[in-house]
Amino acid sequence: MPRTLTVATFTGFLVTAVAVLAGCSAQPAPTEHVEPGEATGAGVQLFQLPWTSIADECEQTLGPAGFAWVLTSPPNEHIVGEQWWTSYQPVSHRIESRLGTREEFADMVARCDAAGVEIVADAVINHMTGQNTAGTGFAGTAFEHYDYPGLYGPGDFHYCGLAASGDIEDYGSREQVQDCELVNLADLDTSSEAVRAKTVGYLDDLLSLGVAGVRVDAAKHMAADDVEAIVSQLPGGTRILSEVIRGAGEPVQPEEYTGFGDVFEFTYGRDLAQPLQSGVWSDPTLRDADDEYVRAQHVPSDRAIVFVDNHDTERGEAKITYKRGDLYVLANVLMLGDDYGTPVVYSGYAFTDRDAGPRADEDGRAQDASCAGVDGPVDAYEDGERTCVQSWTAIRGMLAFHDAVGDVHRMPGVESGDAYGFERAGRGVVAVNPGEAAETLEIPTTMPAGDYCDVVSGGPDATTEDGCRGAVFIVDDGVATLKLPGRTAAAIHIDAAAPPAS
Ligand code: ARE
Ligand code: CA
Repeated sequence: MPRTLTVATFTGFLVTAVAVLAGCSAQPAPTEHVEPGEATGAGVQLFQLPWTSIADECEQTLGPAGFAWVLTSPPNEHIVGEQWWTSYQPVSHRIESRLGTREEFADMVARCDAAGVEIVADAVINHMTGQNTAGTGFAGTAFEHYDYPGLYGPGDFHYCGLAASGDIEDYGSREQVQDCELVNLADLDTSSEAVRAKTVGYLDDLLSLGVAGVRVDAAKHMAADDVEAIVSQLPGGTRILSEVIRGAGEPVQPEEYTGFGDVFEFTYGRDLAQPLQSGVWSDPTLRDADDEYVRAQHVPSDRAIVFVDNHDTERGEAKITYKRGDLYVLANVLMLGDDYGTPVVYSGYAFTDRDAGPRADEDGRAQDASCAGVDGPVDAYEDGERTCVQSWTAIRGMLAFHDAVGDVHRMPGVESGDAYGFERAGRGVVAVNPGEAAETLEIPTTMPAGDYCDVVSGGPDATTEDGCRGAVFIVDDGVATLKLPGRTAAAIHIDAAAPPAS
């Protein structure tokens, strides 16, 4: 059914647009029945990692480091195949996949919860499979392209009739984007009460197992009204993270999805990569505290989920991924040092073939993987080797920084050569040097004078009784002096002063 912009949505969009242009942080009024989840700390996306391994990670690394949440890959039954993306072709709502059983999923949620880490599950609710021939899913459920016995039948799909292929051919058409098929994936009629009820049943089931919320996969491909009609039936406080890739000139924009939850702000990672590659920090796409210019391209900070890369962009548009080693660390340091949005660190596995799935057993189950002993990027990865970004000393150190500075503002930046740094008002200072040559930055700060331990080189426990584990930097007379060798970063914060000299 073709859809037009409703008055309510359009008014919400205008309010947002005006607020953004005026540079104030006003937001579209939340709808009556949905309370967006509480703002949380930094998260980590553990791409295609089995539930048993995620539970171990929560206890060994994520809880202690202060990660607040994990984004998992989709837990639903999916088509059979070696490619990672089989996860995104649901066959049923059974929680039984190559990543683990329902019992393992529930156990993971409980163990992570006990470690202080929430689980956000990836929910694929826009479509079912893209298979033109009948098949059997990972958990044994028989299906056809438009028939999923006991769940959805031929009457539950859109069949847009707008393009010969039935696929989305023109992202400039709202109707095509939302009612046609994304790469041949059978498009659910999310305007139907029957479909909505089944979807709510699935999400309620995940919530009954203790998840804190869901990533709404392909949210752009469902009318915001449809997504809202579904999530408004979930308990208040459920975290909703909509995936709406910002595309220039496209009719469907992320702002439409901020009234009932957060959205992934794809512009942020794009902005971050530019100056790290060029060393040109005056580029207006990276904003300073008093530079409102780029906010016209970003959703309000408390609705934004930001990331350096994710499982799609590391295989696509992202210029800085694990393949760039030190530069990837710098990008993550900048993101975790920034004051905009809720950051999510990405952790996957090395690949040369974009389709290659995680290392798996003969029965197709993803193998458990441990990150024990990994403290930074390695020079040459083997295909399938996990990157373990959550374990890197610099990342864990920046998690501590993120917690220590809280929500204080980021102050205008300072440049020297290719290097750039800024203060988080009175609580911390962070700097990166993507160039080859060493640089010294003198960054104004209201932090108390003294010696501080660098958490990028020293990690979260940079301060010891005897001194600093990593570099030491001095704050004196309202200035932090940070000497940075090429391709390094540094960060000091108020809770990591160097011990007094004995
Ligand atoms: C696979 C095969 C296809 C085949 C299909 C059906 O690759 O050739 O036709 O199966 O058999 C993932 C993979 C796909 C995979 C799919 C299903 O990436 O390759 O297809 O799973 O198994 C758009 C969407 C956005 C989406 C990206 C990938 O807007 O929502 O495309 N991202 C999510 C997930 C993906 C996942 C899906 C959705 C599907 O994160 O991992 O796909 O569940 C511009 C636009 C964007 C657009 C982008 C790419 O930037 O602005 O909106 O993103 O182009 O087209
Ligand atoms: Ca759709």
